[in-house]
Amino acid sequence: MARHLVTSALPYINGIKHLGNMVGSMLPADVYSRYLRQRGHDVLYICATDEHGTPAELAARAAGLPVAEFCAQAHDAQKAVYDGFQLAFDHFGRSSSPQNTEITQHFARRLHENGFIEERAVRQVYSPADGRFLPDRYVEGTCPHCAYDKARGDQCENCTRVLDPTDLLDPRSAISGSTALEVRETTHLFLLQSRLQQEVEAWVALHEEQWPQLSSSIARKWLTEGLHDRAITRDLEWGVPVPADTWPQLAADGKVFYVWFDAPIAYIAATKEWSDAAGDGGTRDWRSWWYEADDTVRYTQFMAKDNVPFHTVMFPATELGVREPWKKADVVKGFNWLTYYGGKFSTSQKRGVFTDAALETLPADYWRYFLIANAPESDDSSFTWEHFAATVNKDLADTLGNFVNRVLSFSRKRFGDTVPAGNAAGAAEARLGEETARLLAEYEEHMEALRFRRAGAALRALWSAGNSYLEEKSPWLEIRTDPEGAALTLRTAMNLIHLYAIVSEPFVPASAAAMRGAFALESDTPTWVTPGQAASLDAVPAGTPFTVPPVLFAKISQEDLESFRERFGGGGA
Ligand code: B3M
Ligand code: ZN
Repeated sequence: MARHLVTSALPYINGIKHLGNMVGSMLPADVYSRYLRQRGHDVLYICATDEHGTPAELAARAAGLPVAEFCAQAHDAQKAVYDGFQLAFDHFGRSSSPQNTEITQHFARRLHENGFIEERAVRQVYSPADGRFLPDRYVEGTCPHCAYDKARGDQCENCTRVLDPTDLLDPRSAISGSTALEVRETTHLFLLQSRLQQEVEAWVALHEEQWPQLSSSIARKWLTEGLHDRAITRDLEWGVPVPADTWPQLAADGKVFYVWFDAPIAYIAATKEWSDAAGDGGTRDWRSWWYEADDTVRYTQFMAKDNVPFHTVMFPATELGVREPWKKADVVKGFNWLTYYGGKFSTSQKRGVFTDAALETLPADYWRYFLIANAPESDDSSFTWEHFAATVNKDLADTLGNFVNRVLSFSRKRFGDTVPAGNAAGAAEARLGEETARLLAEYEEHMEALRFRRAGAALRALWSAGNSYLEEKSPWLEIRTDPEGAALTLRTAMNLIHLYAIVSEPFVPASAAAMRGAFALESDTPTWVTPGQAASLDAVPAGTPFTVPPVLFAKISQEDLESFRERFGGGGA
């Protein structure tokens, strides 16, 4: 048994996330955590909302709410959606927690003591009309590279180039629209990442072998370009304040840390929230996961590719510069993009399928399965309603759901409401057992290696093996001439259902629970089965009472498909 720390990139607070966000961070982290828990490991899956920064302030302003209130509501709204997706976090915290203030300030003090933070005077956009400096997205204007006229101060959404507010042509305040802007000098804290370049390089070299190619190539690209010193404070009201004991003047000026400085630290802080929530001062030891954690803790991070540089280079630089034994990632699992009909999902343009709307449309298991089985791992992958409907109908409704229902209903009709005994297992069952063991081993191998698409393919193959066996034996014909043979077939198939319930749980937890609940086993404790155990297909003995669950997956009809396309604007983009 090992201890597994799992985190997924912290969803930003400014709105409900789309399916692309879900598939590249929280969902695979949940699938992996569930799998590890089933295998008997000690797992801690931590996530939180990322709440600081200009987008939060601007979203609160648009909603007409004080930013703290906006974030509290938005946190609860996101949490409700994740509950709906059955994301089994151990804790879903908030980067605006007091715990994060405490640990972020501690990190900053230590970095300062170690000579990695320096005050520098910078020239920044100031708006007399607004009476404040305008960081990042508070300035809008024309992109100097592509002439897009709604470029934001931090980035041009049109050409994706990273910008500084002073780069913009014809700048205006995003708050008041004022164009009477000035450039004034002010002081900010800079993290001297350039001094940590070699250490980060050595750390990456030591770990990248365990990472997918996507993560290591991004890390290498950033390291080749060289680590630059970076401003880690901002002139905002909402954020972790610069500690007054160390920087009295900056604290008096109301400076707060930049959102990307405190957000990764919130992984640690949310773990402390988890500890503190126990309220008993000891049963949950957050430090044992993060501070001087021993070799038994394995830390896996999940995120989309745009977040990979922060996790493979910048946050490690921070952690290294602190010169304290904080746990660093062992594996950084990065994902490519999920596209919507080949184009971008876009929060700002409301293009694509958002997670709340997805749940209003169909149960979580449908989404979980489709998304993970088509996870954008080696390349981007595309969501289309046609592909989604075809996958649900074929894999979930026809292959898994139909098998479960057909076997249980038929057995009940012919043999009553307990598992029939029938003949002893023969050659067909031995072949099926071998095939099942082989596929289960394959499934485990891909899960351990975080290859979700291939794990999905192995799971699907396991379901198909049951269908092939059933076709081969055809108990509905067999029963006419050989009832004992038909009983054996059904008992074997019911054992497959029980196995499917266990191994499908990470992908489709609700359906797995329904499958498992069909059997009234005297003791049904095993959370996992080894390929060897699976081969014997005898966990559910003859005589076990069972019920027939309601249809597990409803097919998506042509009419449904058209209404989804209409409602969500598929295809014609
Ligand atoms: N909040 C994800 C994003 O909004 C970002 C992740 C933070 S992880 C520490 O792109
Ligand atoms: Zn541009």
